Amino acid sequence: MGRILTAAQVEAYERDGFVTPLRAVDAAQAGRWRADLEQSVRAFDAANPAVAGRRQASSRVKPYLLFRWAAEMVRNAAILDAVEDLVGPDILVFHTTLWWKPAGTENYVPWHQDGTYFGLAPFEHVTAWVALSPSTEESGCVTILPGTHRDGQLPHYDAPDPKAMLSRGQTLKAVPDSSRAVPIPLRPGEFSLHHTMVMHSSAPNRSADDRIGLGISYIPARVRHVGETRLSATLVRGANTHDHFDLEPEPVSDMDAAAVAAHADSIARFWTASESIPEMSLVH
Ligand SMILES: O=C(O)CCC(=O)C(=O)O
Repeated sequence: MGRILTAAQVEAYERDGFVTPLRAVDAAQAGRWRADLEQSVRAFDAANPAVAGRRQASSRVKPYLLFRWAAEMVRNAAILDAVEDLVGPDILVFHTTLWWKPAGTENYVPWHQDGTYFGLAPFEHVTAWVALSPSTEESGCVTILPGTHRDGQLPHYDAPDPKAMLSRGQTLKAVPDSSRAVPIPLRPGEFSLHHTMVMHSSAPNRSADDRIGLGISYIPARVRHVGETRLSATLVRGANTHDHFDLEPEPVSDMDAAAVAAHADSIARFWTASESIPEMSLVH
C-alpha cells in the first residue's frame, strides 16, 4: 500500500488507465478556489485578450504560475500523495489547463490522448483532473475509454472546429468505438487521475452551471522532453533529480509582476515546443 491509493486502485490505474473518484479538499475549500478563480481569471482576461489564433486563452494555460488558487491546487497534499503512489517521490508539474466550460455552450473536447503533442518520454505523465463545480454527464464531464493507454500513441490530426477546446483541436484520426466509454463524474473538491495515453473526450455542457476543472499534468523527474526547446516546470515534491527542466517560481500574489513574466516565458516556450513536435508515434 502506498501513501493514499490502495493496491486495488493502483492496479485499476494500470489496467484501465484511470482511477476515480479521489478527494483533494472539501466542498467549502473547492468553493473558495472557484470564487478566487472566477474573479482572478476574469481580471487577467480583461487585461490580456486571448492570443490571436489560440483556442485557449493564456489564463487557461499554466494558471498555477499566475494565481494563488492554482498554485495551491497543484501543491495539494492529497493529490500529490496519490500521484506519488503512481510515479514515485520526485514530482514536477509539466503543464496545467483550466477547463472552464460555460453553462449551455457547445464547447467540447474531442477524443484524444494527452501525450500527443507534449513530446515527453517515457509516457509516464499522469493528469489529475480536479473538479471545482459539479462535473456530471449533463455538464459534460470527462469520458474515458478504459484500457486504451495500452494501445500506445495513435495518429491525431488538428480538427478545424473552433468549438473543440484543445489547443490545436487535436483529434484521434480513427474515431474510437465509444460504446465502452466510461463517464467520470466528480463533485467539487474531488479528482480523478488518468494516464497520458488513455483516450478521453467530453461533451458540451447542457447544465445550468459552468463546468470548471483543473487538469494538472504531473511527471516524475526522470521524464524528459524530446524537443530542442528547453522547457520549464514546477517542482512540487521531492527533488529535481534529472535537471530536465528549468524550475519555475511560485506566484507570491495573484498576477504579481514576476509571476506574469514567468508565466509569459513558460507558455511561450511551451507553444514553440509543441508546434515543433511531430506526432510522438514517430519518436517512440
Ligand atoms: O475537461 C475536459 O473536458 C477535458 C480534459 C482533458 O482532456 C484532460 O484533462 O486531459
